[in-house]
Amino acid sequence: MKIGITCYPTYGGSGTVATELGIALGKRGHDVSFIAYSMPYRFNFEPNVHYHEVQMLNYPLFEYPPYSLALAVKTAEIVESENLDLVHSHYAVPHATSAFLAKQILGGRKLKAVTTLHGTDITLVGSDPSYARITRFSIEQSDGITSVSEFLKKETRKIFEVENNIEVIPNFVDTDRFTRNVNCDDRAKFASEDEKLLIHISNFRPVKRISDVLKIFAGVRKEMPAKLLMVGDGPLRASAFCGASSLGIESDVLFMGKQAEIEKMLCLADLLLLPSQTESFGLVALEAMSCEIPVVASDVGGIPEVVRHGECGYLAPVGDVSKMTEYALKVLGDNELRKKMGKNARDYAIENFSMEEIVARYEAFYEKVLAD
Ligand code: GMT
Repeated sequence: MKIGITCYPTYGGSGTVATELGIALGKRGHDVSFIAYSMPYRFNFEPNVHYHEVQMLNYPLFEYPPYSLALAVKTAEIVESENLDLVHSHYAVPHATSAFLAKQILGGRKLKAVTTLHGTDITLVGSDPSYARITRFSIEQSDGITSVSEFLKKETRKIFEVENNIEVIPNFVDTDRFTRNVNCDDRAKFASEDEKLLIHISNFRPVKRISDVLKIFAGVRKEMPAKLLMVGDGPLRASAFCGASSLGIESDVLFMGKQAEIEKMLCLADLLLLPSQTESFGLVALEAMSCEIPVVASDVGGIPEVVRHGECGYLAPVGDVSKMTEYALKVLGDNELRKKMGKNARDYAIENFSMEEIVARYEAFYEKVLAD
């Protein structure tokens, strides 16, 4: 197949999934064209995978340059030049709308539009009154819709009342790359032998409840020697820095900024913290699980579909810092339990979210959409 993929190219789960999917499809012999405003951060060389940059004219009149329009034009152009069969939009806002516009521009040409719903495109951004009607319209106009969890499928039905079929195709992980392969020299750069190493990875937005991450770690730190790696960047990074100082844990919290190869950091850690307000899936939890890292997370959204409570880690209600601290101490204080949960987590990831199986499900979904 000849497939176009539009996504956010920056750090974030939807861009990660889109990029890994495109590269995997390329390896399976498909021609893949990424269309985005910059090169996706996990993009790497594959002979039949291409990247096309959306060019935008800026003009003093534009306080907000109309990216959706430039993306629609670029998509139409690439559909023609690469003879694409379908365009797969990751994150509905505004990619599904641009795909719809591209189809209109191309008139009678046969082109199928597939949209994958990732989370905040439904729960936070897409449902905001400023975008709700266009999001609903663009989802309805898609020839195929997938969502990354059962939770998100239900939310989409509830919020937008769309009648179209929504197929749940969960996110996936490359279990060969995300594997426990601890380099003791690297670990020693962050924590001494007697210290536990906790990790949090996110885009540092309010939905991630960064202050809960710090409070949980402060609770752990009271009971045992430990370090916390804070990986990623975003609007709350500066306040997280201050938060660590006011909790008196600043010397034990290491702010790492954005990291390209998070598997190398993940596999050094003993526990991942993900106390989010909501998560449609929680890709980073799956990546940690693949590296045999147990997870302490919020019992919310699609997280329970990924992290099995009591088997791969523990879940607690959103904001219940003391319960999450108790769970973190339980895992970190018992090496046997931590290792057992780590093994369960990897087994669960392999059984349910392996790259080969999920990419094959996308392929089958494309075939079905193209045949309709
Ligand atoms: O969290 C965000 O706002 C970013 C968004 C993204 O585009 O990366 O994350 C969403 O999509 C990921 C990939 O499918 C999911 O793993 C995240 O759970 C989801 N985030 C939320 O639902 C908050």
